[in-house]
Parts: sequence; structure tokens; C-alpha cells
Amino acid sequence: MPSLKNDRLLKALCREPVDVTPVWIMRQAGRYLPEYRATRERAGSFMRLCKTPDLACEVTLQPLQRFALDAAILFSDILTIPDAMGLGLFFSEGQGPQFVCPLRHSSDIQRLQVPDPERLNYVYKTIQLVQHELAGKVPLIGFCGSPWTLAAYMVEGKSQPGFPLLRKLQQENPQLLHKLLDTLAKSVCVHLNAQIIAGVQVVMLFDTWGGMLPLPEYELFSLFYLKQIIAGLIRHYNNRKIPVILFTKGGSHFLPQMAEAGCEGIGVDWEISLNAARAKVGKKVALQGNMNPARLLDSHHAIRQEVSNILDAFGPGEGHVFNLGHGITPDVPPENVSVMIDAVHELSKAYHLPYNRSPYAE
Ligand code: 1CP
Repeated sequence: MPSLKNDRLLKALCREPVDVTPVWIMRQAGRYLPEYRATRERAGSFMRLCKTPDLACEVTLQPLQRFALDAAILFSDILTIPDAMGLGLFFSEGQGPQFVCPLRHSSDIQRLQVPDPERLNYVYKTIQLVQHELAGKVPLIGFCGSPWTLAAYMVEGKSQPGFPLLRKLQQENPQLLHKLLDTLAKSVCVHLNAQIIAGVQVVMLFDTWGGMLPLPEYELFSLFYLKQIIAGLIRHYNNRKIPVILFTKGGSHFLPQMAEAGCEGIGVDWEISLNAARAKVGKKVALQGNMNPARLLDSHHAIRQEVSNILDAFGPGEGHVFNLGHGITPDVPPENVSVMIDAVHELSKAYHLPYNRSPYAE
């Protein structure tokens, strides 16, 4: 593995000093980029794009060719695990993800098994190709969904507001849901460790739907399994620590509990200011976030102002990774992304003064 030329992300996640605040974007390879849409067209479908390592590598690198990003994120999807378990993931035009065989009966859950890693080999192949192309330019982030979020899609069969079938299962047969969550936690752990061995330098757990739960249920049905996964991960590889980022969308009221999960960083959405978030987690973890993706539709001037507000809310010192509070939307003009990234690098210097001040300056 070549040595890293830009390790700001790793340092910020470990709350070490950096010259400027690192920045990357959730869904940075996605539909707002015309070159992504062209490659997806060439692939024929989203699933073919995911499962063709050459093409998945190409779209992983596309945003790095345009923007001064401090990290790459593997192009894949959280739902590749249920697909490898045999549920048959597909996307029809204009629709979100769907499964051919959702979990409808208790026997569907009883017979579910940790998938053979061979079935996710295309992901590990993609990671190796990306690392070869990156040649140490920036770190590569791997990821998985949380067991709770994966279960939501698997039980429902698709994205559905409030996930009523999942909630019904939770109320009527919590034991069976725990069995599903346990199998998923083991599967996520195996898949993330295989991603680490293939070459990712950071891992992120996306708990997109954990925020729908009240705290005691969040702890029981989501955080418990996230902790189990983190405890089972390879934490050092190739003489480097592998930082873990935990993101629960809508989870700002769970921050103190998340900070105890064993992760290095927590992704924060825009429901809370970074100032308040920092007060809740203290020095336990780094924070990642938290610009509202809708602000990327504003004027260039307003985007710079919003970046400035967020940097100011976090304040001086270590432990901030700039990001959006959720994925970038397809309607964002790519030039607005440049404005945001350049503003983060330019305006954040003032917050890392001890690092930037020359040792000879008075
Ligand atoms: O039409 C298209 O081209 C598909 C759009 C798309 C993209 C670009 C999907 C379908 N997945 C992805 C890639 C993806 N998904 C990445 C790639 C890396 C990156 O650039 O960030 C990542 C990290 C994900 C993770 C993901 N997939 C999450 C967790 C994060 C989040 O956004 O909350 C979830 C919930 C999914 C499921 C999924 N896959 C795709 C869509 C549109 C969705 C969301 C469905 C819903 O609204 O419930």
C-alpha cells in the first residue's frame, strides 16, 4: 500500500492537528455529476454499475478529478449485503431500491445466513482497483449500513415512510427481529473486515433510519448491534489505525450514547449546531458534518457564508471533518460543490492556527 500524501481525514478523525479542515461529501459520486450519469448509462443499470469493478472504480474517482476532496468513498451501496443474502436487489426507473424476495415470513428470517464473501467479491475487486489508481493521493472510505437500516429495507421490501412492516415486526415479534439484526451484524462485520483487508483506510456505518426510534429502543435495536460490529472490526491494518465513523440520521439526541460506541467519529445532520454537538460529546470523538444539502442550491456567496457559519460553530481545535448532513441531491450544480470545498480549505486555516503558525514567527 503506497504511503498517503493527504492524511488530513485520518488525523482529524483521531483528533490530531491538521493544516486545514478535511472535507468530503456523502454521495459524492452520484447523479449530480454528468460524468456519473454517463457511466451509469453505459453500465445499463445501477446494479451493473455496482457489480462491474472497472466502472465502479471509474465513478469512485470521478469527483476527485473535479474537486479538491480529502477522501474518496467506495462506490457501492449498503443494500449489496441483502442482495448477497439472496433477496434480489433491483432499481426500477425513478424508484428507490426494491427486493424481489423481501422477508415476509418468520421462516425467511430463520434461514437467513451470513453471505459467502465470494458473493461480494466485486466490492473488494473495486477497492483494489481504486487503491491502485489513487496511488496514495487520499484515503479511501469503505462502508456498510447498520443492521437496523438494512432490516428496514429487507422487511419492507422497499423504502417506505415510517417502515410500517418493520415496526409491526418489532412490536409483535421482537425476538425474531433480534435474530435478523444479529445475522446482519455478523454479516456487516465480515464485509467491513474484508473491505479493510482489500484496502479501505476508514469505515463508515450508515444508520439512516435509527433516528425514527426513541432512545431506549435505539439503544436496544440499533446501537447495541453497532457496538458489536465496532468491537469485531480489524482496528489496525498495515501499521495504521482504521478509524470508524458512525452516522445516525436524525440522531442528534443520541450523541452522548453514540460517543460511547467505540467509534472515532460521529456524522451529524443539520438538526443540531456543531457547537451544541461538541458540548454533548466532549473530547471523546471527532464530528463530521453538518451542512444542509439544500444550501448547495443557494448562491456562491451564501454557500461561502454557510461554510463559514459551520466552521465557526465547531470552533478552533481538532476533530472536525466537514461534510453535508446527508447525501448530496441530484439537482446540485457541480460548480457549487467547488465553491463549498474551496471555502472549507480557505476559511478553516484560521481554526488550525497552532499548526499553521511558523515556529519562527512571533
Ligand atoms: O440512480 C442512481 O444512480 C442511484 C442513486 C444511488 C447512488 C449514487 C444509490 C441508490 N446508491 C448510490 C451510492 C451510494 N449509496 C453510496 C456511494 C458512495 C458515495 O458516493 O457516497 C453510498 C455510501 C450509499 C449508501 C446508502 N444507500 C444509504 C445510506 C446513506 C443515506 O443516503 O442515507 C442508503 C439508505 C442507501 C439505499 C439507497 N440506495 C440508493 C438509493 C436512492 C437509496 C435510498 C433509498 C431511500 O430513499 O430510502
